[in-house]
Amino acid sequence: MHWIVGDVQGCARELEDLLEKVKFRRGRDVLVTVGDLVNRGPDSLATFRLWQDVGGIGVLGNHEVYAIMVHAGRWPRKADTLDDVFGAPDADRIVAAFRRLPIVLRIDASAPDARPVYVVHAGLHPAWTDLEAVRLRFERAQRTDAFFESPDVRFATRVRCCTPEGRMCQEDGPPSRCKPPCRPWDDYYRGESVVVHGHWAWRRHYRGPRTIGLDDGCVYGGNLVAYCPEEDRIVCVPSRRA
Ligand SMILES: [Mn+2]
Repeated sequence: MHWIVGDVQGCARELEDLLEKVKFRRGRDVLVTVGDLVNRGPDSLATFRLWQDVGGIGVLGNHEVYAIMVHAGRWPRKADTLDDVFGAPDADRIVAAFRRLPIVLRIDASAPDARPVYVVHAGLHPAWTDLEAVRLRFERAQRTDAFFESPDVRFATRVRCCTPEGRMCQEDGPPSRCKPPCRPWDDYYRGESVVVHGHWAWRRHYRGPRTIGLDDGCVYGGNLVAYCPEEDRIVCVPSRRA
């Protein structure tokens, strides 16, 4: 089974709690993270180690982009909680693992009649109607520093509200705060496949007609949320900070 998990943001203990709650079977189940595995929370390095120990896969979040670009010396360092990652003896290897993360990931659930589920950190551009083509275009791109600064990567890892033409609007807050003509990106999504995403803690966990948001703000005292496509089931654990 696949367990697609919302933004962990260095909340390693909650990730442990969640794996325990779903009775995660190493080597049989697959942990899929929606990006922002690290930063903001207390235990980024432990989170990465746990994710790697269980053979985790997942997509690139804006906080991984930040770690990549700071490590490369391209972006200035801001306030972060990445001392443990940058100071690790294998920091280069960790950041290299971030560089390889897909932007759009397809999950082929093992249930016989299950449709593929797509995972992206923030959301999809209104023009990205052929998800498989978009996924492959990202997969084939060279992982240069310029790639991580490209408008498409920026969109996929940061969008919340946008115009029908795909201009991002930067308001943070719940979807009701998207100012017209901006709307939540998923209002424009008409595809058949379910798209699972994170990045919108203000929105909390929600379930739309074809999209599922898993960022419930664990790092801010909310829940860490997981979705199992095979069983069409949501499992949550509370933040230990609450
Ligand atoms: Mn994010």
